Amino acid sequence: MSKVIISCAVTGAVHTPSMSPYLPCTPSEIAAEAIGAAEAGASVLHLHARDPETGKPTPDPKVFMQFLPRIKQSTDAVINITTGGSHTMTIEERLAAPLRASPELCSLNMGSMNFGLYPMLGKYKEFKYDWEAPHLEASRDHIFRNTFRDIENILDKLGNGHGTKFEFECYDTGHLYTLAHFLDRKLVTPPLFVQTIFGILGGTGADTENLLHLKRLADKLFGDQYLWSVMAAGRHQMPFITMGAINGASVRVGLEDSLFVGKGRLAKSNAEQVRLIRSILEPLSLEIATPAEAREVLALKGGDNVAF
Ligand code: KMH
Ligand code: ZN
Repeated sequence: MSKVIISCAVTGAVHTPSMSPYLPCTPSEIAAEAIGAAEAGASVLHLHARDPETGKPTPDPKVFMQFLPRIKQSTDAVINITTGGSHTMTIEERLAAPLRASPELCSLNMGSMNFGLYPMLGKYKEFKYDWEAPHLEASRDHIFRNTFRDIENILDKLGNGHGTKFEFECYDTGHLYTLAHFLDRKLVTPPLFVQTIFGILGGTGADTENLLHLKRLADKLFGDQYLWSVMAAGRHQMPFITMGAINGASVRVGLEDSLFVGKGRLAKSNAEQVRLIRSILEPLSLEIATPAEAREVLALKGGDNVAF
């Protein structure tokens, strides 16, 4: 079995600052958390930015540029910038930072969908910032837009224009078929890094049957032309990615996907989640990939040509 690539999604746009004091929000917090995760064994760092004053997700390339160079100088990990951004951003805003930074890897979401964050409103009594509750509420009526043309544009601008490869975010079976469609059209190049995502309200649920079904389907559609990774939201994170790894997957952890390391126990850092998954996988004789090994398996060029 090949080595497990640990991706760490450091902050994201799903959670809000009132949910955890450990959610990194400022550029220095994001940099420190990313570096800590890499030192703990993450070889891919999936990154969003937040407004340094309020912690609200921001697409501003200037904010990204306050932490990207620091991370690059301090780690050899693959830097993966979101193109999904947040549900309040336009596609143009979502692409601004990746186009400026020209990274090795970017996320690419494989379909338009509902993306419900509003159930979290019921779990928190008070919010520190004015934007938090409306942000969660807005997800009730929002479509996370990723049309075929949007995907074509991202593949063209970042893939052809910058040589960027992609973490293909697939939340359901249809997204795998969409990726296969782009493979047929030769608009994407193997090896495909397929991130199967479970437990987002609007995508497929975190049920074992779904994990195995998506794996079987990806095997059928992509054969040996893909590298499978698993992420699961909230309380499903650790059990589900463990099941994935036992079945041959790489894994994604991070405070973007879950704020916890156990029932009622907030993760004090992203590194804590990286260490936890290592402590589960290594006794099972699953080896963890280094950044160099991740680059080799994903056919990445190395970080020398990035614009930061
Ligand atoms: N928050 C994840 C469920 C992206 O950044 O492109 C999805 C995500 C999207 O990571
Ligand atoms: Zn993300």
